[in-house]
Amino acid sequence: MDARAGAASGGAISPPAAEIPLSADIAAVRETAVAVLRANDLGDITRPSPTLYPHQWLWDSCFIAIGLRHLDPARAATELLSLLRGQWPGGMIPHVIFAETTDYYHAGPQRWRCDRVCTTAGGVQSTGVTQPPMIAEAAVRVGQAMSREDRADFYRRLAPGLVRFHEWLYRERDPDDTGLVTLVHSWESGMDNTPTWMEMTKPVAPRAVRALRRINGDDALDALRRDSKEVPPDERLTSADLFTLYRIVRELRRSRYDFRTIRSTFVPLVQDVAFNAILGRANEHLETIAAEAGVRIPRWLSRSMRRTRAALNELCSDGVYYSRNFRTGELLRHHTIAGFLPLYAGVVPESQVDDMVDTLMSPRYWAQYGIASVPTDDPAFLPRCYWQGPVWVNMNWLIADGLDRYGRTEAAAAIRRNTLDVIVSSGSMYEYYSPLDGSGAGSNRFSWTAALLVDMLDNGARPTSRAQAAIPTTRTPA
Ligand code: 2M8
Repeated sequence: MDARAGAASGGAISPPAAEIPLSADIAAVRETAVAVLRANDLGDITRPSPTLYPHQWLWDSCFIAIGLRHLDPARAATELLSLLRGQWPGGMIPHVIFAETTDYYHAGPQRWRCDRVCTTAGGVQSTGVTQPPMIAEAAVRVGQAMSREDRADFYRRLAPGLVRFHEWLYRERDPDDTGLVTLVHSWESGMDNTPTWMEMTKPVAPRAVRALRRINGDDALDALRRDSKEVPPDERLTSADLFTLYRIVRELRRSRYDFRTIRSTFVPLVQDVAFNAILGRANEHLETIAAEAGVRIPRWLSRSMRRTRAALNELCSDGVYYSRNFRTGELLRHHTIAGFLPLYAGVVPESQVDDMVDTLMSPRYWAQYGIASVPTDDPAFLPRCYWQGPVWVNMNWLIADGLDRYGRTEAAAAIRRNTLDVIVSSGSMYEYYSPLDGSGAGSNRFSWTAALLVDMLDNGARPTSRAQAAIPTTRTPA
């Protein structure tokens, strides 16, 4: 199904490119992506990967829907509407909605025990924190692929819950009216172990972890963890960091996930730049969706939404955007991929855009393959370790979208071409890729990589012929 069926809504999204036929090889890679999406399809939801992530994740489902709209817009809409099953009475949409499966996940329902705090709209189990609010963006993209009537129906079903979610974000997480929402766990950022989040997390390690580390007991810690059985541990968070994240969950649980209570605990609180940039853009889309669905946005919410755009620029110092420590008001001065998302929000002053593009395209972020999640010359940089260096397809997609809106279409096209090159030459839908040699890591059947590959191809982007020549002959996912 073509994304051009139905009138476009949501204004500023770049129009799909003219139809460019796919070569047989590229068509086969697209088929691999479609097969991954089908295999991860659990009916109304899609899991991020078959083994590592067997439930529904908030922002994963949004990226997945953006790809699914090309295959089946109704199914893409269901992916987003199913997120509302997990909505909390106060409006939060949780970061994970647990599927009915016995498959192991290291931070499953027993770690959160949210059913003791509230009942979700659909009576499903969930975590007690949220994730980047990509729903409005995904909904507008899906809406573009629908007939006017289908879109109106979809928006009518989605809009009330979506407005309540944005209300919750501001009411609960920005009680001081700063315009920026505050995150209470690195899992809310989606970028679990960037140096920014690790700076905030490490000081609150459990006492036992600190003691073991003092006697070089890292092996003992490694033996206790269960999430790294399928992927090499050095490609994930360290065990010490993971146990610290579990400790924070425990404290959130004790605080009944209530921000006013959490504030008075040791839990690190961060005004995350990427999350707030995504929120800034989502707010614009929310206005479109609500208007079309005839749902009113309360005046106080409109005011808060406007404030976010201005507040994002408080996070900029010498042309670089950072997250901010909510408790101290200090900028967390780490250079990471998160700092480029203000481009996606469209809040970067025109005079700064070219410098940001130059930085993105420099060897620091674009050694061989871009864009590295942490600069390659940063002491924390590890090319295959999760959010500490690897290239992530969703980040490239967001930044390319922002650059298009600034009219930097060549840079945007280069990012998409390079992203397709990396995926296509690996032959599999990896979770993330090394910026140094393009090798894939994490899951090799990762849904958002597959979905965004379909989206980029179907919108006319193409890999270079060099990458096409490198397509491996066997493409069966391991
Ligand atoms: C990763 O995060 C989860 C926790 O939410 C984990 O490490 O277990 C992150 O990459 C996150 O951005 C992503 O949404 C999730 C599922 O793909 O995995």
